[in-house]
Amino acid sequence: CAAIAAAVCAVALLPAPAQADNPIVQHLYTADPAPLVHDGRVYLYTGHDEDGSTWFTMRDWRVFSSTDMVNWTDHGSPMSLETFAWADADAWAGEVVARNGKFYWYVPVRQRSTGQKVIGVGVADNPTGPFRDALGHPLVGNGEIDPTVFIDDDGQAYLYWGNPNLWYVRLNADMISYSGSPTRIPLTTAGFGTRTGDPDRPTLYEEGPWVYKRNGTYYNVFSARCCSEFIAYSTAPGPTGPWTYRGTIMPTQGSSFTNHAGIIDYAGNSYFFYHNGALPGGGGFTRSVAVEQFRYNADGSIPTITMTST
Ligand code: FUB
Repeated sequence: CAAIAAAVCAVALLPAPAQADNPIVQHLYTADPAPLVHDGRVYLYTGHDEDGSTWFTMRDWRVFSSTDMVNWTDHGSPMSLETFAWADADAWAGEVVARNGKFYWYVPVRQRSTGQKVIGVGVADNPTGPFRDALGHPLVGNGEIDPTVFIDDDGQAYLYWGNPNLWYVRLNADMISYSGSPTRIPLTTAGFGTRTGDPDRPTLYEEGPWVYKRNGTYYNVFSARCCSEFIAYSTAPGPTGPWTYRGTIMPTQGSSFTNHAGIIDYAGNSYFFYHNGALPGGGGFTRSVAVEQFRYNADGSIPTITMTST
């Protein structure tokens, strides 16, 4: 017995494995991952499902960071509904981008005066905040959610968002105003796949766009087909399309009924962030963010990626 106890003790003292545990965050329910690489560090922005939630009860956002994709530092909550005096609920899925020496966090929230979903912008001087309301009012609002922001090589920034539609607008260099009107991206089955059984929504596009460019190709990774969502993607030769549907990336959602993706390249590897309901007590409203390393295929396509926790 003493020998067994000594062996168990020795195992317990071994260094941590080189692979991060999934879910990444184990002390909170987190959702809607939005990774950002800045100055050699990965910042992970997430939503926060409240304990015991039976709907999307989300009142703040959280930030974590890592330099090795294994050990994550919790930077707390540098932005919440209280940041936006005109918002009263639904701190849902957003994304942060760095520009002008500042960090802009685009988020969907519910506007108190109208009860409508709109997009607000937080701004901070460093990636862990604190973030303040950049405008004092929504940037744009049409009842739709899930902004993603992308700055092209020519400096033009684009904001995309939407459920049930998919919209984009060109942001000005100040990142808190835009030119022209929001434009609806045509949701064709060639562009976004075919959904069966819902004549109102003929394509797979549901929500959660994540737009980026890699080797000259524009990628739009999105949450597909409520309400056992999976992650799929489309590509285009330019930031406004035309989009071509490329297939499924992650076919499952674990014990959540949503999934939501963010992708980065970091230190020579590619990483796919997603969420599921893998923590104890987890489910569709108590989700947890996880990550998988992957390799693009030689033609730039994205392989099928499997959850290592569900
Ligand atoms: O987290 C609230 C909502 O659930 C997000 O806005 C959607 O993308 C889905 O994940």
